[in-house]
Amino acid sequence: MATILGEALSNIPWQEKPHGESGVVWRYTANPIIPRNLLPTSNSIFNSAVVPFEGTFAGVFRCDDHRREMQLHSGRSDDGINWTLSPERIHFNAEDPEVVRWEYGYDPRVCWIEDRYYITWCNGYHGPTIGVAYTNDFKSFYKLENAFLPFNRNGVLFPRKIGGHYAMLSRPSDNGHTPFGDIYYSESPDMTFWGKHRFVMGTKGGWQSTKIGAGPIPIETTEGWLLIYHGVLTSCNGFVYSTGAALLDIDKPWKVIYRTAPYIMSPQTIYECVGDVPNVAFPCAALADAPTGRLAFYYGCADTVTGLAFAQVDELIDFVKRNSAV
Ligand code: BMA
Repeated sequence: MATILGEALSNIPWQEKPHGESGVVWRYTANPIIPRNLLPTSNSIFNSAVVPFEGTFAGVFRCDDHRREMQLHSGRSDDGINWTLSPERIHFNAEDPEVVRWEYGYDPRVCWIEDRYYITWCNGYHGPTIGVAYTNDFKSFYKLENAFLPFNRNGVLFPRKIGGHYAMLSRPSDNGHTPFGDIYYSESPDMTFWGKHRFVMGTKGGWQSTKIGAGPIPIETTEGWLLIYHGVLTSCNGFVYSTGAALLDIDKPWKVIYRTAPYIMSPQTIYECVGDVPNVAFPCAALADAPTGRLAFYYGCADTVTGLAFAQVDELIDFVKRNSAV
């Protein structure tokens, strides 16, 4: 049976799979957990990242404000469901003013590696690229160099070094509502210089035919790295963002072992189908409890609110293997 190689998280937010649910992923019944106006200044709060923190939970949240500017705010929660966000956006510290020059930030991911929490996000620097920063307390944030030149999005770190190097997935792209995009792997000796780029996977049919991008931090399992990712279909009425899963080789994560042909979740509820950008289910974070195999995903809904969904790791990995088309 596939298991998570990681820590226990006994207070992981959790609801049992409802009777009659046929999917491998099920939604929290009181979704959305974060309304669009949790902050008085926010137009929408979505595509956000949470992690376990000192027995509770902390995170970095995408809050688009009433000017419709994309900002990052820190947040805290005792239970992973009820959140308090800082009213002030994160102001990053760095010695070089060029490094903290702020245009916009969106779609953050948070990853604990060794001794600190790293944040990656889509950072405006003459076009979208991957911002990298770290924090220890979710109060002070220190920005490092952008990982890549523009244009890039969906920078997602691995939670440990691989082959002695930091490792990141990303999605090189262009400046607009990118009509293309594949996932690549890059490594770094120091979190500053990134190279040895490898192709991981590209678009496929149906729900993932336009572009794809890594979602939450990959989860280490006995079967490989479990990668939850989003895929986009272009319908006659615009983009549709769904969620799929893949298993990547533990030592060479650019090698895809299995990958779902069907989605594991697609926008189907009213809060996923109706909002500022309809038909978006966009996962950016996962909590995992190794002893029970429980997974809790945080995902942006219709670019407006934040939802929570659950899966059981052995069932999900079994689904990925049985429904794979690499
Ligand atoms: C992508 C990003 C995401 C967003 C999605 C759907 O390009 O901007 O933040 O959720 O489009 O609008």
